[in-house]
Amino acid sequence: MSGIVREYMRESKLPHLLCPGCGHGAIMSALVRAIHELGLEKDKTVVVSGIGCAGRSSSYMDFNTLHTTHGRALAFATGIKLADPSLNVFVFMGDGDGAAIGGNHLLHSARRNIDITAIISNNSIYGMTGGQYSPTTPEGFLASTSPYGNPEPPLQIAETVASAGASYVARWSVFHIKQVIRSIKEGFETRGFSLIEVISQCPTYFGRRNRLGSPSRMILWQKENSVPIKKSMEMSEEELSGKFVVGVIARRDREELTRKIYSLRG
Ligand SMILES: Cc1ncc(C[n+]2csc(CCOP(=O)(O)OP(=O)(O)O)c2C)c(N)n1
Ligand code: SF4
Repeated sequence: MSGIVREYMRESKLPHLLCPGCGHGAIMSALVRAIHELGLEKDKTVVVSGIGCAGRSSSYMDFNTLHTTHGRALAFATGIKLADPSLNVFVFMGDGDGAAIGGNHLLHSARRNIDITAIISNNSIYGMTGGQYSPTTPEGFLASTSPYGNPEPPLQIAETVASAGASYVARWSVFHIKQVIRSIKEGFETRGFSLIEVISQCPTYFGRRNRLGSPSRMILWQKENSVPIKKSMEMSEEELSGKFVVGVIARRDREELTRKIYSLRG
């Protein structure tokens, strides 16, 4: 482990449960680097997660941590932030956790603009439970519950959260890990709800079943299928099918609403 990662990880929790090459590890490392660069005090920082492989993240990070129930990480995080607004609250979720069972909490956290920085590691699959398709599985891709190809279009998490009212929303992939670190910092520094969606890799279920190759080949696949926002504006819906639009999708000041919410505390 490198110096920074060692400083923020709980070595007592090793060995971790992640498969070799799982994208969640890179994103956890990006989160602790961002927290380090922001200079946040460990004792004033909280990391909340739900259930799933992504949900195990909070156990490994040496902050005030809460490993909660499936889909409810944002509800717990909202309670923490309202109880003590001086805390720096981060939430780490998977796509199933954050956008399926927790989808309603995601929408309403964005709508209320609670001052939380949320990260969704979107590996397009339910990893922990054996590779069932999730709301973000791309159309036509295989999962244990879609052996002939997923017939449904994927949910665009970042755009949905932006339209629900979040102050800061960005989408990157594990390939863009430096931009992920930058966006976590920018999201934290923007008052209100921030979401950083990171297209990630589950080599064990999504990669193997869809013959995407090794974890490094999957990261190249993320790069090859990413389209910067500016370029996406010149592309047709057909050309954008199966692509990930990357960049900062929303950044706005909804300070007034956020202030009102905190002033309602007893
Ligand atoms: C209320 C409830 N429903 C279902 C489950 C079973 N379950 C555990 S993890 C999981 C999916 C996790 O998928 P995701 O959030 O995408 O994370 P990943 O494992 O891919 O990191 C499910 C359905 C549960 N633990 N609790
Ligand atoms: S099953 Fe997939 S998501 Fe879970 S640890 Fe392994 S690679 Fe990561």
